[in-house]
Amino acid sequence: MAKHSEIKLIGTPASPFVNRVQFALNLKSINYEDIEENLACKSELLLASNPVYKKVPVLLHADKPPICESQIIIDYLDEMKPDLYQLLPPVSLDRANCRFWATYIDTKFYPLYDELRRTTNKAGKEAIKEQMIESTQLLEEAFIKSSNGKTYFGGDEVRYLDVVLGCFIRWIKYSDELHDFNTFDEVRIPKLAKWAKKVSSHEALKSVTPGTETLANIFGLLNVYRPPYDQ
Ligand SMILES: N[C@@H](CCC(=O)N[C@@H](CS)C(=O)NCC(=O)O)C(=O)O
Repeated sequence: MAKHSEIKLIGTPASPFVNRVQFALNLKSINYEDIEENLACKSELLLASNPVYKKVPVLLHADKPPICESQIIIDYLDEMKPDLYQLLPPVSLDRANCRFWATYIDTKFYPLYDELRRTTNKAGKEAIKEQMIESTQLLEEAFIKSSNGKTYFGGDEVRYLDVVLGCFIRWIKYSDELHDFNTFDEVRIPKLAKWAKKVSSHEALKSVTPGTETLANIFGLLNVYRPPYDQ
């Protein structure tokens, strides 16, 4: 990415939340500089920029105060550059709906994958998979309403919810392989399954999605803290 840009992104390629912001920046064709963070030994810059959560991503825009939290960063970019590929819809009610589902995705849906990884017994894992099935059915219904028969949540083009959920697809598929599960099952949730295929091949996301090796390293590190399976 461009050097000496007025926009800098503190992050790591191995974070879906960072990938989310990169996806949005790419869609908007905004030049930015990646500042790679080592989460195992956090930099002074990160600690000073995000003293509350101490997490990536953090967006630095020229000499303005840092902006933290991926959804907030995307909202900021959309307000700052509305003429460059608008992500949120123009109608307030539609915007409210996007934010509702974005919050659901981050607070209810995606955390199930962390829970699945952390849960050590087979029955517990099966119970979480059931919750995943229910959750994706809700997302399928949300997709049907939001897409209006078109390709993306945003209709003909990738928009806000496509970015918010799309950044997780690669991670979800990797988790599915490890846990013998198929989140985007074509029979159970045909529309969302088709959507996932389409978004994953979008150039703005493909170019920031981590490869299998990076994912394997991250999952390996996370699993260091996981007790052995209790089958
Ligand atoms: N809600 C945050 C989540 C960000 C997040 O969880 N970042 C992780 C990397 S994927 C992180 O920085 N973890 C470091 C830590 O927890 O200490 C967002 O949307 O930006």
